[in-house]
Amino acid sequence: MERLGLVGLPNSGKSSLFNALTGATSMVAAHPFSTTETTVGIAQVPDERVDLLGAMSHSKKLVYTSFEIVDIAALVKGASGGEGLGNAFLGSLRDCDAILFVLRAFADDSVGGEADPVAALETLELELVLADLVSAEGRLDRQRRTAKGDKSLAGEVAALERAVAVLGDGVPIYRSDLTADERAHLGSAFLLTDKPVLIVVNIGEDQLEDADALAASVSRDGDALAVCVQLEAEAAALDADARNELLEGLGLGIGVVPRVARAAYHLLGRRTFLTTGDKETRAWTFRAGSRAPECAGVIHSDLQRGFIRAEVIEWRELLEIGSWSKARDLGRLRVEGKDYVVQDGDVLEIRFNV
Ligand SMILES: Nc1nc2c(ncn2[C@@H]2O[C@H](COP(=O)(O)OP(=O)(O)O)[C@@H](O)[C@H]2O)c(=O)[nH]1
Ligand SMILES: [Mg+2]
Repeated sequence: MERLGLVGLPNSGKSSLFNALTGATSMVAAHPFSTTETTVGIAQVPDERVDLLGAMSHSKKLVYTSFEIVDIAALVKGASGGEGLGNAFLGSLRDCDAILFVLRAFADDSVGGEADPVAALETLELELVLADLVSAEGRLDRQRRTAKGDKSLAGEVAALERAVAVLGDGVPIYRSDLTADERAHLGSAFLLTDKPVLIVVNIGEDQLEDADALAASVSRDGDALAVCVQLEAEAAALDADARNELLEGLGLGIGVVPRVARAAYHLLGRRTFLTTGDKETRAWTFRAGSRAPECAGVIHSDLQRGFIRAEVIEWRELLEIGSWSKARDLGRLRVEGKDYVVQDGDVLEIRFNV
């Protein structure tokens, strides 16, 4: 399962966001620096396609996609130098597939720490860049020596040289102009800033009107969302009706948690196909660009091994028709073979033989 690591200064709202995304309520630390251990939870990705298809098929069970979310101990200045929890922190982050920065914009005198998202982002990025610079320089040294007897390493050495130059200028790899090819060569260096990044600006209830401007102040290419994390965390602890009432009363609609969950999911290059029947309607995760047999394998390895063909229909079209059997009778199910590239929102039935 994919892992998303929360990174932020103390009291930025990481644990509260963790709770909002996972629906847990018992783990928010009330004091600065009190989160000393890494907590891992599961965040479900809300998906109306599952709800609607499930209702259409009268499914007994609905299953959503999910990802792991890791609440890592707070990052402080000097972490890259191994200060405080620095090393442990950086270790937990290396295991994550993507980074979610939590930047505090809410003001509250009773909660220690600064409410300056732009400065916080600079501090956090600098710590990650410094840690990466040390890793990249170390690996460059080693690979340069090894490359003398192994010409196949020339590409990696060149990519590491570029990475060291970029990081030396204080620029994270995810915002650098390194090519996809160069980045592919950096894989074995496990650089922190080589991961995709999403930003959540944690705003107070009194800042809802400035939400877009606050998000824009730290966003480079639309990768930032403003979220009133505390409100969302409180809402997540309620049952569905009370939650909707609270959020709608504040003009927040379905809440931002689904947006964060979906953005994170897409950031990881993941897509969803669906299956539906009276037993269950289910969303399945696949990597963008996968073909039908690989997707069949997500359901069960037998389905990939014995793959014959897939019957496919886009979810909205199926919903309009009203049932799978009717879609078949009307000849609206497409028959696709091994080379079919599955699309987000496809509903599949796999024909197989083992
Ligand atoms: N006033 C206010 N307090 C918040 C908000 N978000 C989090 N907090 C409080 O800030 C403190 C630190 O939050 P926490 O999630 O533990 O931050 P962490 O250190 O980043 O994990 C807690 O007392 C939260 O209740 C917010 O939007 N507004
Ligand atoms: Mg915490």
